[in-house]
Amino acid sequence: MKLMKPFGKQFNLTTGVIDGADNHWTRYLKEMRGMYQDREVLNEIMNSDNPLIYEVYEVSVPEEAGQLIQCTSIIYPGKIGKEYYMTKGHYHKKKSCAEVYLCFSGQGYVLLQTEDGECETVEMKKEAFVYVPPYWAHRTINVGKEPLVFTGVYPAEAGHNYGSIEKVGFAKIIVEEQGKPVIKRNPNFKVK
Ligand code: S6P
Ligand code: ZN
Repeated sequence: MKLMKPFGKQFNLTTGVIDGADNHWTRYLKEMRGMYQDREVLNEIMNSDNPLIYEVYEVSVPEEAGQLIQCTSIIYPGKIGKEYYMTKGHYHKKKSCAEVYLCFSGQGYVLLQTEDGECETVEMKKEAFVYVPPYWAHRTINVGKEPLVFTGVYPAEAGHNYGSIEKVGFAKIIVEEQGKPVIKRNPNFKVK
């Protein structure tokens, strides 16, 4: 059997950039416009701008059982109306795959949801370690004034399923009220 060679990478704890990352992708508002609640503000912003919401750097390894993918995510500070910038959110295609996040800087939450609509939030801040158990969809939200930077490690065979959670949406949203993040019921959540 031909074994893979060990390797190391450098990454920047403040910017989240991984030197020599194999994959890098960016997510602009246009690609997730259906996910924010305030349609009026959204359309207003989209008329003149298409802001960068977040980006991801990833070290790729063969997508097979036993391998682990490491990546960093950088969510920029900002809001669409009262709702903070966030990731699209996904289940792992292979739902039994868990994931761990370690936060380097910024302030935020991971919003997690099961297929039964059970919804949980876990705080993200410098040095927070968050466990995303198997079968939970997960979205990360930046509620601070600085970029929210974290690394994630997950099984390379996990894959991403964006469609299922996009169809029903998350049961909770995080909005700014009187200068503070508040976790609220999503008025557009479609209960099964
Ligand atoms: C991958 C992991 C993260 C997200 C990233 C962007 O399993 O959970 O790297 O991919 O935070 O979020 P999303 O929902 O657009 O993939
Ligand atoms: Zn994930």
